[in-house]
Amino acid sequence: MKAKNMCAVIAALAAVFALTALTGCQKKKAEGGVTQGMNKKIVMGYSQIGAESEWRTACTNSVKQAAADWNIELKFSDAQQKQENQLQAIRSFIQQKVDIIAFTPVVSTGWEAILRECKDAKIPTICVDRTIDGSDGKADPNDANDPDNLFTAFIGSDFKLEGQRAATWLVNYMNQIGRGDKNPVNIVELQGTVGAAAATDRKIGFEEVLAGYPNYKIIKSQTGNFTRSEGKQVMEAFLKSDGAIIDALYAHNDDMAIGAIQAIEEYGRKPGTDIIVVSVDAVKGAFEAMMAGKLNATIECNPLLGPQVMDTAVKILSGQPVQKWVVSEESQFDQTNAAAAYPSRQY
Ligand code: GYE
Repeated sequence: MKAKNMCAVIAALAAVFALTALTGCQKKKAEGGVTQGMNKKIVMGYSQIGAESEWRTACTNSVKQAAADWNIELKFSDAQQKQENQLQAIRSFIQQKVDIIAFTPVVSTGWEAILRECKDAKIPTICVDRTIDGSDGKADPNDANDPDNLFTAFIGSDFKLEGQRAATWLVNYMNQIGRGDKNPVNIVELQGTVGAAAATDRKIGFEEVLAGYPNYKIIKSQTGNFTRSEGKQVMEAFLKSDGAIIDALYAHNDDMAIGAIQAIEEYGRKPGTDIIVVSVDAVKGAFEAMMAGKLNATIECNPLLGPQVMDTAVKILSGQPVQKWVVSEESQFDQTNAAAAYPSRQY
């Protein structure tokens, strides 16, 4: 090759190299980038409970999608329903010096020590969906032991209100179908995970309203762990002992109600007619059951918390004030409006 040609080849190669280096660099920048609303990319450790229900899956998807939208690096850990796994994950987030930690406490007790460790490491914490024992969404600045001072913010639903709504819906409906004066109105209850805020408060809220109607009796109440399979199993046991006299079922989530509906059908009674069924969540499966006439009503609990979690994280890390409790706005549905709402449901 002549010297001139050689030079041309070298120049061309150099240009290719330069271009590759440049695009490589640009690519790196796009992958790295900064978090929306921040001057750096933030890293969030997230401890999720597991994947026990349709609701939980929707919640996890929402968190992952929102982290991508905000360009937040998400270290996601699935605790398989075990608090010890959550404690381990949070401790490892502290060691990795993440910028912020978000978690859904599977049960409401046993968080004080780890939350103090986060505080000592100066890592803010967000409770997502469920909160911890003793929290009322208002932090007393003069009380270091106020549970609301242990974390930075809570984003989630008012579970007590959901329980109250379920009971109010039931009482109204029983009146509407002329069965409200029956004495007693026998109710069975499928509780969520024992010790979970969502279960404790949904029970309390429901009972508070029923206290005003002494002919309504909860004759059986047991946990079905928020899952379809356990909801079905426990309902089978309820039916075995009291099948003929059950008027209504209150399930703390739709998955358990759907499992129980199957048990009622197998037992030979009609869910939605013989046994009135009300639950909480408003997932798609509940709409399908309402449209089939088998579930009577569901109280909405919004799992699409991802955007609020990311928005709150950015506010905290950029020094803006945040509310201690960001309460989700929710609705309720029954067989009169289920079909109309179904097409626009996102989970
Ligand atoms: O209702 C249930 C779930 O904590 C609000 O957890 C959440 C509950 C939800 O698995 O389906």
